[in-house]
Amino acid sequence: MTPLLALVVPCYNEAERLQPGAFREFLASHDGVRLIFVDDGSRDGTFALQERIRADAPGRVSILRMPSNRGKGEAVRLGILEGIRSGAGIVGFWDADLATPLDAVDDFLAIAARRPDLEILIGSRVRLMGRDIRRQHGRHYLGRVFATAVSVSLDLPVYDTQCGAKLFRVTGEMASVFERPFHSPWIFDVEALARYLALPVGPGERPRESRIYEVAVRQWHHVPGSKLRWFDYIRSFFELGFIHRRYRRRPAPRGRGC
Ligand SMILES: Nc1nc2c(ncn2[C@@H]2O[C@H](COP(=O)(O)OP(=O)(O)O)[C@@H](O)[C@H]2O)c(=O)[nH]1
Ligand SMILES: [Mg+2]
Repeated sequence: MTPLLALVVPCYNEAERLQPGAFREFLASHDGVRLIFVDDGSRDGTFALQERIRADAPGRVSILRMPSNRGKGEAVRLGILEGIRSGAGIVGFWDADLATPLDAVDDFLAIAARRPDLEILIGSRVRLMGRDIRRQHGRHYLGRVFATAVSVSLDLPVYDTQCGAKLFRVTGEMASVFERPFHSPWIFDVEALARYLALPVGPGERPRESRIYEVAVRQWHHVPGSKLRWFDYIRSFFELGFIHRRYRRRPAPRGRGC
């Protein structure tokens, strides 16, 4: 059966955090979903856990196993390409620690169904009344500075580019966003957005930014055991500088006045 959604779960040494039960229940209650796990050169029991999930849901789970660690961006990219090959109408990725719980997938899919004009849906960790967003203070404030820098750099009113829950509607153009490896290993999410925004817009077509939607997730809990180190935040700012220069949307050239 052609899946409605192919969801990539990038994993690097996730034996402690991967919860087979949560994925099993999710698959049992979501017929149209296929999971693509990527084992990115893990040296613990990650692959065995992924195999267990696959054995419990035959034909619904695939595993891409990389011989060595190539980073989250490349793992997600290869998984997304596999999802596109499967014929899924929507592809995406979801962090293995389930900081964003899997039931949020339904919220994303409901919006995608209601708004066929939307092509990218990204989870956003906005601390609003009635939501349950638990981030570490230091990471939250650093994240806010970074998100503001991204927003200025991409000229996009985006609140949060680093939430590990994102869906993409499959089109030929969307496939081109994932065609080549990302230059930025840490903030490939930002690079994917920059590539998307840099795609040409045909006459009469809506601007790219109007086809991106942030979903304020109802719940996000920081899960201990993050692979991100403080130094990586600093690296992210350098990578953002690179993305800014590489994909900057230049204003259309004006005719030379006499
Ligand atoms: N494939 C791959 N996934 C990674 C790598 N580093 C982190 N991840 C995955 O990215 C997701 C988020 O990682 P995490 O360490 O929780 O990052 P944080 O939530 O931003 O602190 C999880 O699914 C990880 O397994 C990596 O080097 N390769
Ligand atoms: Mg995490």
